[in-house]
Amino acid sequence: MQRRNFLVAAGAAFLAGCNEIGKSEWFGKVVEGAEGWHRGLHRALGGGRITMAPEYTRADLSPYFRGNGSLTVDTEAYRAAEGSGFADWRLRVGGLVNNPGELSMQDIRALPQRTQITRHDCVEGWSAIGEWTGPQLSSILDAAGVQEGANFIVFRCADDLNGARYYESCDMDDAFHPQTIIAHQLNGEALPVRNGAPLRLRIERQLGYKHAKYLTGIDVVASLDDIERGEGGYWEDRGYQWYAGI
Ligand SMILES: Nc1nc2c(c(=O)[nH]1)N[C@H]1C(S)=C(S)[C@@H](COP(=O)(O)O)O[C@H]1N2
Ligand SMILES: [Mo]
Repeated sequence: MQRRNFLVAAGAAFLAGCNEIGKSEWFGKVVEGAEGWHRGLHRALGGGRITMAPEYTRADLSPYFRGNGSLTVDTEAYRAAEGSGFADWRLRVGGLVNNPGELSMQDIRALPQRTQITRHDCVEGWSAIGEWTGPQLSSILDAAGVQEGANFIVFRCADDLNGARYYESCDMDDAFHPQTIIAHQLNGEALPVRNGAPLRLRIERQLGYKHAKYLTGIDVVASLDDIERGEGGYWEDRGYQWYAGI
């Protein structure tokens, strides 16, 4: 298995932001500077090569980034959230972490941000290039303090597709990859509803269905066996590959 170095030092940003209005309690608590097991592990193994997905320029942007799969979340709660500009949306972080809790949208925006212009490839046979902005998942995981024995990240979504809750998962290599971000912007603007507002995963070395939209939570787990049908994602449970490398 390829080992990857990663580049995140979230501690300073957490220190800078913790007393501002809108920051959640969790955001303040992680100032202690959690040193997760995986962070130490990745550091110890540092120097490995990272394979990066290609990045493009603004000239390459698709004029319209279509939506696919769920185009909204058909619940009262989501419509209410949309009505208030998703100001009160929370991303729950749980499972095998030292600091379980919730990030507010302000928390998400206060973390160091990454912007990347990438091509999205859907198995249904279309592609689109978009510019995505958000914190690296690694900075959230570092703040949460990943515990020993963690092997996967599970991404929880708000929407049901054909009567079942959408979800996704990845391994620690992709979780700590620099291009794995929790995006809150597309092309410099708040994420449109059709593209997963207010938060969606970008996991750029894999196919479209891995890029979970309408994120409500992240769980750090040892095994995927007991989650839904045990294959690690909505489409995986219906026969798609779990590792959807491009
Ligand atoms: N929550 C959720 N995430 C999802 C889906 C979905 O239906 N629900 N569809 C997936 C598929 S198949 C693709 S191709 C992309 C589409 O992203 P887009 O709507 O921004 O084009 O989202 C993925 N993530
Ligand atoms: Mo897709």
